[in-house]
Amino acid sequence: MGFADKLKALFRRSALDEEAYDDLADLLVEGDLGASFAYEIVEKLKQKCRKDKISDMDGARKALKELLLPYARAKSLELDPDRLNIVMMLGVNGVGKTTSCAKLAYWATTEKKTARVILAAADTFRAAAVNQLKIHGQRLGIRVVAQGQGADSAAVLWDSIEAANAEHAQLLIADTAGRMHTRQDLLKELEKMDRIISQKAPDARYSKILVLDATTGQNGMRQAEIFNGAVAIDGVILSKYDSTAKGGMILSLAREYNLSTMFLGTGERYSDFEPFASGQFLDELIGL
Ligand SMILES: Nc1nc2c(ncn2[C@@H]2O[C@H](COP(=O)(O)OP(=O)(O)OP(=O)(O)O)[C@@H](O)[C@H]2O)c(=O)[nH]1
Ligand SMILES: [Mg+2]
Repeated sequence: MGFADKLKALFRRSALDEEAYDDLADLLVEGDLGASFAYEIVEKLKQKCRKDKISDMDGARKALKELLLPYARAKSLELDPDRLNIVMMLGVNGVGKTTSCAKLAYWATTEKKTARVILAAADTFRAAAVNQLKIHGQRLGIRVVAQGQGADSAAVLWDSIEAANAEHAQLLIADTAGRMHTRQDLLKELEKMDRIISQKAPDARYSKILVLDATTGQNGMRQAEIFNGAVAIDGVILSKYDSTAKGGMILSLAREYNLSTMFLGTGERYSDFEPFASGQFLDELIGL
């Protein structure tokens, strides 16, 4: 039984007694809320049920949703149609950066009617990375700016901004390499990228998006700590949400690092990509 089903089953019990509260805390830990957060929420729920004289399970579930709502923080990616928007896709190895670049490009062209999108293959670390992005570009009919493997990623970014300026592009999405960075490495690399953007596209609207894999739990939290400590992250994409019913990481990210979620990746197709909606997310999480 998955996390959401277990939670639903718990709320089908006859009453929220001490045992049920304990089980709820265990379940929230399992759902990637992290132990201290889980116990804090359960304690608050106990108090709230006592104070508001809530004794039925439906009432308790609604109270739980109310307590979690401030942590289900959503942020939309605003695209200004009248200037260049630049998105830097960040994250460690294999989390879904390249796939998310392609999905974001698809979303922007289909949902946001962003006519001119460019993809930048700034992951020059792996040979296959450039090809992977080029294939997405071909399928989507979107231009990919690339150089060969081993090229300087900053040079690729430079080229891609030049192309974006020449074509009056509305959106430039840069794929980056997924090495596990130390804070120093990351800072240096991103400072270089920032410098190029402020030189070549000073009027652009620039966002840094961190991709986290929903299946990695506490590892994802650690990645968020490193990236968010190094640069100001504008928002998160939680990928592979289809592979796990546990979305608790989103709540922990808000609580620990004040991060908001922009999109959920929900599968392998381009259309498996949704702007994050707090209410719906919580309803699914706790089975309302
Ligand atoms: N089920 C599912 N799979 C996904 C999702 N997003 C990405 N993937 C898969 O995860 C794997 C890694 O995705 P990539 O986009 O290559 O990840 P990356 O971060 O670019 O990886 P590196 O470039 O190696 O650092 C691929 O097999 C993707 O198809 C998702 O939302 N759901
Ligand atoms: Mg990649």
